[in-house]
Amino acid sequence: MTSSEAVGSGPTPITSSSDAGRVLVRDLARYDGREVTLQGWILTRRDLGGVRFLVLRDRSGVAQVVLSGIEVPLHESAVRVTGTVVAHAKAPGGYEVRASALETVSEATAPPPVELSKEDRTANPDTLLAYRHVTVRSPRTRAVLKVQAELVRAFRAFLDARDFTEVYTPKLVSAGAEGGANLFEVDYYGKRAYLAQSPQLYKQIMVGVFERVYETAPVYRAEKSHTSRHLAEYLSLDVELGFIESEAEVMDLEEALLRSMFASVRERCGAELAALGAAVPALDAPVPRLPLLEARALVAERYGHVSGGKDLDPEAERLLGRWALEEHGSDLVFVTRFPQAARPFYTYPEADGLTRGFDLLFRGVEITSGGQRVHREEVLVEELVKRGMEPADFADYLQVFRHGMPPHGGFAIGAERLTALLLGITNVRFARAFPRDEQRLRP
Ligand code: AMO
Repeated sequence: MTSSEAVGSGPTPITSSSDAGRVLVRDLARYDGREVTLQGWILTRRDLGGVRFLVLRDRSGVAQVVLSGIEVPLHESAVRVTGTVVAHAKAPGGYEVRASALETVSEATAPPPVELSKEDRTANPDTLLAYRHVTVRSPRTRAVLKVQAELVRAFRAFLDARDFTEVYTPKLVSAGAEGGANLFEVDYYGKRAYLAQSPQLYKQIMVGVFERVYETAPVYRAEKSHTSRHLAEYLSLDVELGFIESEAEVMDLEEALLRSMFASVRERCGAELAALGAAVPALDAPVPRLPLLEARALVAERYGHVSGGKDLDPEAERLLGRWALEEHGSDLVFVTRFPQAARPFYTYPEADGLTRGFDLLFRGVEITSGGQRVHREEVLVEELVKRGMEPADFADYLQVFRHGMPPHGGFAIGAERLTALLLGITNVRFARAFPRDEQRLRP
């Protein structure tokens, strides 16, 4: 990103007291012609006939520093540079610093395993992940994680403004809410426990407290398939709200939420988007909503693809995404009315064998499941039994439905999928700082 603007383009935050006397890279223009002290890391160094050019990275961006006759330590050394700010059209941000002194704050004793400024062009993905503790500092990865942080911040801000309360539910649990074989088992004081696959049952219980809740927390799936969209640990952005009439309200809420999250990223992450060459969808048009059976028929008729399984397979999702864009100018499409066999036990069943469960596809990949939930105990027991699950394993959860649970519903967004699809990253691993999968437990 050597030619881009300062990395952080959001509102200028209050400078902390520890910054006293130090100027941030993004503020250089304000100090034109004056002497400043910068602190940061050496991203790149170049030598041109005795004159050294550094690109210095701090929390706000990158700046070019010119030094002559001054020794420069290895890449990623933490340094303090003092010098004069000079306008320079070709430098990032339009200014450079002509240094009079460089002090090494913490010297790098080894060079980074890959050249961080060229991560996207040169490095092998496995190497990048193997050395993630250092490669996570690259301008590219930093931009991805910054956008993700903004998405999550905007998620909270939107929901806070609508009277939602943030909740914190256990990640060590006695039973899996989502079914399937992807539960991680944990030895819990000699007893068997599991890592939570989702906060599903607890967020529903918390509707009885606050009516409207959300959670942003990691969840765990022992995924066996090695795909570009599955992690063993991912950040689940969960929402649940009470006193709804149907799942349509839940979809309305998610549509407005995503519009707001995308608008925040567009407004506050301009430099990151430019550096990544990413475009945020406009979302002017309403998001199309299509029942699953119609979606399958449409994909078969229009594109000749017959989706396998009770769900939509990834190719059918991709084609449906294409249809949404071609016919509705939308990067998003809701798939609704999933059959009971394709949904977890807590999904509100309809008499026709379908449900009030939905998925949301973004650019042809599922980023959300959601729906209206069952709020009657006897129906929940029936649905558990139908799926060969043991109601006794869910005894505490089931009891809550004896205590006045209103009709409710919600959804969960996979934060890494959302980030990756928004930024054009093809593997969800690169949308998490330290991804976990079958092959990776470190760094
Ligand atoms: P679901 O199991 O569909 O639904 O998960 C919701 C969303 O989480 C993301 N996701 C994943 N991301 C990365 N790696 C994985 N292994 C992975 N698995 C899922 C996807 C998916 O759409 N309790 C329900 C949600 C609800 O109804 O509120 C649930 O967990 O983006």
